[in-house]
Amino acid sequence: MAEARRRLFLALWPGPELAGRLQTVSAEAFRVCGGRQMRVKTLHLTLAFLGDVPESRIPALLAAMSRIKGRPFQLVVDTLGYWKHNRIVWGGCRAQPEALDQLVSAIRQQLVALGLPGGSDSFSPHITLLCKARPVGELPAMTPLAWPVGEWVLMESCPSTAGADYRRLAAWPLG
Ligand code: 2AM
Repeated sequence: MAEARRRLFLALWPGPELAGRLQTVSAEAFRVCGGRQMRVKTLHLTLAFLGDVPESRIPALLAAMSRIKGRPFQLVVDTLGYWKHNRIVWGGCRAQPEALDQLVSAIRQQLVALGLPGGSDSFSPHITLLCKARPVGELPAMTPLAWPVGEWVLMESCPSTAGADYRRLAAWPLG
């Protein structure tokens, strides 16, 4: 029998207060872009998408991730964007902290060393707010939102009637 696989990704997950503010921004963007708003509890910033990983590889993945020593940093979510190719509206940061780049490089090096996918994709940090969007005007300006980042997480994406539910499998502190 084929080994069970789990659909995994590594991410930064906002706390409930920030997620609520992002949802307000998402509602404002929805007025201009339509589409479908991501549910508040699913808002996140993906660091690396691993796809379907055999269960037997998960202990090695956890061990490798726990060896990474990242530094805490602050993101400022201050801009909205639209990607035509996948029709998503996202929140992003004009300034990308060096500590974020270092964390992502360290994660990717480990993924490559483990022979897992996700180590060589390009990294465009963004928080997907709307999908299936089609802007009919300028995206609204947004009030900058500060996001002090103190941990990163391993998440499992589980298919559901709402699209996908996300389950937190592990978290690692920064600093
Ligand atoms: P995004 O929506 O922020 O772009 C879990 O599926 C997350 O992994 C998605 O929310 C998506 O983040 C990201 N992801 C990156 N590449 C993906 C892919 N090929 N298939 C599905 N999700 C992907």
